[in-house]
Amino acid sequence: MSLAALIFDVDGTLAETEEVHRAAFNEAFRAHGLDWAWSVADYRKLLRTTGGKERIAAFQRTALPAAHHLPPEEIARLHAAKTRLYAARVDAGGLALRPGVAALIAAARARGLRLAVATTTSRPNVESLAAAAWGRPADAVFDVIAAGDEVAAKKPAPDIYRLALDRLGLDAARCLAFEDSRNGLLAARGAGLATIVTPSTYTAHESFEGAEQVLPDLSAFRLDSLASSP
Ligand code: XBP
Ligand code: MG
Repeated sequence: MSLAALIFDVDGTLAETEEVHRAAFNEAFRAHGLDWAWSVADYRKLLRTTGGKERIAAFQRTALPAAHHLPPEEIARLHAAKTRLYAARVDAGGLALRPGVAALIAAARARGLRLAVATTTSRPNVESLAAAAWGRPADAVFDVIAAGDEVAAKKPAPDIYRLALDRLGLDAARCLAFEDSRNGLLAARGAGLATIVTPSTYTAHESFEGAEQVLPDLSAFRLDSLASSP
């Protein structure tokens, strides 16, 4: 069966976003009068929980006495502030695409492949990155975007990839996923997708068993390397 679409994760795959996320979380905590500060080592552990609101809730459960826990509506407000602070950092030039990403997306377009996003990150973060990297709205770069709270169960659950496939109207066998993390690989594989992994700074230590290929970055990826390429 011939390849019809590429489906991309965002955080860690299109760009090394996580240090910008971490800075935005810490800035939001300060702005809300919270004395929380996530170090790189803290964040590496916290990234096991995908999704910013879910990550804050996991942090509370593991690091704070119950009396100091924020209720879900406060977490949502805090996270909305974090999303605005993340956008400000990206707008100010805080991010670039990883090597090979722009060229692969252009090459896929030239071949008539469709392009999709399947991400845990909130939709506004996809827009910020698309504006910074391509100077265009995300839906001018990608045909389908499945993001954030559009599914109840975030990665490693396969739901966000199933949603992207559903919107593409394609079987998993005709698509290829691109991921940087074990949680993302599990999600893509759970939806039946062959997956190329380019580990990122925060995921380099993880196991990528089950990946089709593991590459340092996408400049090393060739669409022709796939048996099923068009
Ligand atoms: C990325 C994430 C996201 C970002 C923050 O996982 O877990 O939560 O860290 O985004 P993946 P939000 O790359 O596997 O999709 O704060 O908008 O949730
Ligand atoms: Mg990722």
